[in-house]
Amino acid sequence: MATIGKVSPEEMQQFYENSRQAGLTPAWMGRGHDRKPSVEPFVWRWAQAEPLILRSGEVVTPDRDVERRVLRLTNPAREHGTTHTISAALQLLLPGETAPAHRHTPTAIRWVLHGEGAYTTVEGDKCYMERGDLILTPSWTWHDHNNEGDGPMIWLDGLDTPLVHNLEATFYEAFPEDQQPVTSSGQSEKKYASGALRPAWEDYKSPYSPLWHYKWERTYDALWRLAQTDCSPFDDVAMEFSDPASGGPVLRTMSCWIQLIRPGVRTRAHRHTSSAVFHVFQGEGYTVIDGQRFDWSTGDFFVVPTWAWHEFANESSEETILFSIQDIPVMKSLSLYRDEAYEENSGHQPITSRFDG
Ligand code: GTQ
Ligand code: FE2
Repeated sequence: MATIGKVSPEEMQQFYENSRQAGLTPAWMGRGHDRKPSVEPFVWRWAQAEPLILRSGEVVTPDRDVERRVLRLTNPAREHGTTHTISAALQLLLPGETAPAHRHTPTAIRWVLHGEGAYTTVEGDKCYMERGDLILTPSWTWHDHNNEGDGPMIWLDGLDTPLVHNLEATFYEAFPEDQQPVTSSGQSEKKYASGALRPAWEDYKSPYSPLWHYKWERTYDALWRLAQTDCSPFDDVAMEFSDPASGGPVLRTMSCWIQLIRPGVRTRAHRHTSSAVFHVFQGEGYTVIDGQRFDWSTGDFFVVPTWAWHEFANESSEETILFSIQDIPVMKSLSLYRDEAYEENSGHQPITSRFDG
């Protein structure tokens, strides 16, 4: 403070006023104020969400007005977004319904929670949804959802809309018909899901993964195999869904993970400059985030903010499986990714409070 005010208070005031009028802000003002966090850790309970998402089926139809029957997981610290980069939402599609075809620059992923007999068409390729499937609709790809089954279909949407909106790069286009023409069924899966083996004649160049349908059966198999041999001290048996063409994340802005927390495991805490939205696919446990314990069980969703210490625990005797959407690729591609291990107390935070939302 001693260096501020080399002139009289009146002259200082005059300087501030002149600066303000010129649209210039002295950078030494307004420092040291506590900034409100823009993302809070939080848990959304399936027991609360399920009746509401089912009820949404009785109150709206996904026509061209409504477009998508979606309930967003809005972070309590925000107006929009589950984190500052990711927006997660629950979507319901009833038998016989179509969520009309469109495309947009925000990228989306679908993580299938419940039901069968519905499909998403991505760029003409029909992808039938089953529980545990991951389906990608990368930036500017045509997509529509259709339910040919006889029960409700529920999935989790993950979009990079908060990021794309902030970059002012949101564009949207409706397809002239409700459904785009179907040109193949499961083609992306058949051609590219074999991982280490790929079509020999193709030189695949695209900003996103040529594989956009990851079937649960293959995912679980990979997880089970890794569990036989290795794990991460921070995330236990964690696998990133990868783009078979690049070996990197499935999308430029979002990475998807599937994670097994084995019975009895408590991971070590760490923090990093990426945020994540989790779905408890199976099992129960808790996450300690900045000293606060967040308990969760099958179907719940939770969020881990940027640079928050976090560790996972599964005290049950059953497998716990977590799916997550992370903004790691954004941070890494901008060289802003950093992480840090919690060194004290064998890597475990003292638990100082418990979330009871
Ligand atoms: O299913 O196409 O949750 O366009 C938000 C925007 C889902 C979708 C959302 C979308 C979609
Ligand atoms: Fe969409």
